[in-house]
Amino acid sequence: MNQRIDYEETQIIVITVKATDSGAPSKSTTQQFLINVVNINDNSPIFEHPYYEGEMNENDTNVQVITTVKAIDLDRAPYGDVK
Ligand SMILES: [Ca+2]
Ligand SMILES: [Ca+2]
Repeated sequence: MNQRIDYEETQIIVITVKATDSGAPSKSTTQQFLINVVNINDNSPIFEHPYYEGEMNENDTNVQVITTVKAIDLDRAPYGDVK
């Protein structure tokens, strides 16, 4: 398997492994394995818009909301939680 595994697309992989002995005739058996894919922080947050704008008065010392921004992260929690 040479393809990238992405937790956000697949959380469990099932593979079948076959073991064969060297006898003549040979005997073999197969076994299924469940692989739990572990999430890593492989995505960065992305802002919803490429540009934001806000205004504030010069010398203003009051805490106020200038603008609201939003970013998303394609990772599942906790790596996708954005603050
Ligand atoms: Ca992330
Ligand atoms: Ca991830």
